[in-house]
Amino acid sequence: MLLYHDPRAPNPRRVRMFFAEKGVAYDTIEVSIATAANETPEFRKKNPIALLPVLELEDGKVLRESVAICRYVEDLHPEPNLFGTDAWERAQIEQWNRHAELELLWPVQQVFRNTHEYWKGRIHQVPEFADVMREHLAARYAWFDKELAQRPYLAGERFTVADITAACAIDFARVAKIRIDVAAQPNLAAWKARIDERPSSKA
Ligand SMILES: N[C@@H](CCC(=O)N[C@@H](CS)C(=O)NCC(=O)O)C(=O)O
Repeated sequence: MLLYHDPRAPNPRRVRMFFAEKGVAYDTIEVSIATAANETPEFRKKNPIALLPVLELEDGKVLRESVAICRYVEDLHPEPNLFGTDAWERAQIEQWNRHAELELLWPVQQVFRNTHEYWKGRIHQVPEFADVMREHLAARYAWFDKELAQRPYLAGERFTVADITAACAIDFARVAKIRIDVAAQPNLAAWKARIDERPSSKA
C-alpha cells in the first residue's frame, strides 16, 4: 500500500496513526500542500478534488477518504479492533468519530484556512467565519471535557478511531493558536495526555 500524504496535515496523520496502531507496513509519497503539489494534473488523477490522504493499492485502485481508508485496513487487519465489535459499540464509535470530525476537525481546518498566512493569496479567506468557528470550538472543547469526565476514551472504556480523529484535530488546532485550557478542561487535558503516551501519536 502506498499513502500519499503531507506530514503536517491532520487528515493524513489520522491514517498514519491508525496504521501505526494496526502495525501495518506501507510506503509513503509526500505531496506538499504548501507547494500545491496536490493540485497538479498528475495528483488530480488520484484525487480529482486534490485532497490528502490518498491510499493506492498494489493494483492501482485508490481510496481518498480517511475513514474509508481506515475501514479498509480494519477489515484486512481486524486486530486491534478500532471500529467496534458489536452493534452498540460500533454505533458509539461511529457517533464519536463523526463528532470529532464535524465538531472539532472541520471547524479547526476552517480557522486555519480563513486566517493563516499559509493560505493568504491562495484561497478566498473570510476571517469573520474563522471567528464563528473559534466560538464554536470553545463550546465544543468544553463539551468534550464534560464527556471525558465520565470515561477514559471518547467512545467508552477503550481507545478507538474516534480518539485518533479528535487528537489529530486538537494537535492541529495549535497552528491556529487554539489550545486546551488545562485548568478549565482537566478531563480533556488528561485524555490528551493518555493519547500522547501511545507510540502511534508520533506518526
Ligand atoms: N474528508 C477528507 C478531508 C481531506 C482533507 O481535508 N485534506 C486536507 C489536509 S488535512 C487537504 O488535502 N487540503 C489540501 C487543500 O485544501 O488544498 C478526509 O477525511 O480524508
